[in-house]
Amino acid sequence: METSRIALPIGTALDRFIKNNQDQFQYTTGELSQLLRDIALASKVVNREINKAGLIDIMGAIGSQNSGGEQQQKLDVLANIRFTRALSKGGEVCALISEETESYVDLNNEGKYVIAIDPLDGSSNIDVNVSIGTIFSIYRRKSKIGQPISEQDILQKGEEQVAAGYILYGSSTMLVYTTGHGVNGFTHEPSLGEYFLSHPDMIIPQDGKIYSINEGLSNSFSPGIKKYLQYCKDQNYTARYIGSLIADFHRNLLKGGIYLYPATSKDSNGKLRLMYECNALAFIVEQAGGKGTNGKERILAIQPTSLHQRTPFYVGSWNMVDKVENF
Ligand code: AHM
Ligand code: MG
Repeated sequence: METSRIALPIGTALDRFIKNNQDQFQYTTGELSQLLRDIALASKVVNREINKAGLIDIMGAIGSQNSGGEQQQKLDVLANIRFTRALSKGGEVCALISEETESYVDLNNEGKYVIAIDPLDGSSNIDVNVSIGTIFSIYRRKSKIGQPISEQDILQKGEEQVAAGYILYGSSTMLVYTTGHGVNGFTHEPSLGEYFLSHPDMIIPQDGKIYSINEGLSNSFSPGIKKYLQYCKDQNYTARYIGSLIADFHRNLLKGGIYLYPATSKDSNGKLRLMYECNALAFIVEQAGGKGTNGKERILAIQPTSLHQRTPFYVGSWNMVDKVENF
């Protein structure tokens, strides 16, 4: 059942926003709404841990115990624990795919949704106080409730996502998500501990002047990509690369730009993972009017064959991604 979008003002609390837009979901029963709330809550816990990251060495190094007797964890492991806990307790998710675990987790419940998540992406940036992110994709379960989870539940194409989003732990913490009805961004207000709508109906500029790529690898790029990089320089584009996918993606979403992680001579599929890194961003960018491709095909149309499969990734402003495909 499609209904027209309800416009809510900047400053609307996330909870209210989710509730007001619940009718947009085709199978609305409130479970997807609850799932989004669970993710938001877990992200607040992770955000709190990230903000203390610099104190870890003072409060006890990895491998030691904290005052509560819990083992201190690396933040990416900790984020995985926090999100897994929130998602499994909620009961809306029946299976979980995570960058942190080799195979998927069957939660053995009646949940209607499958989630793929990178709990903390760009974690090599934690130690140097640079922005990092969480990325998630949500799908409908395909098997009947009561039946065991099967491959058709897990290996779904990106175009079957019902919702996707990311959390950017940056100079402020933001949650950006789509349920296929545009993209909205929420900023976390720390003193209230709540997300508020700050970026309604996000649209990526059709064109941009920023290109984001690890150019240190350029000797191992294909001739086409090398030519495209030369083209960027000839156009006097600006190079911006943090090495933290969400931070690079978010900047380009707001300002117009392209993020590239091509195949290299070492990795013919590049570095990034289709199921919990690229699909979510491709869905968001399309909803914002941009484009996400592997150079040959729309990211969302790729049939995954394994959980952790990699893909070359070009994502951002429509005209820029179009251009790189021509190269
Ligand atoms: P991770 O999942 O191990 O954190 O790696 C993903 C990260 C992305 O955030 C980032 O865009 C990319 O790897 C950077 O890779 P590189 O260091 O090769 O430029
Ligand atoms: Mg990652």
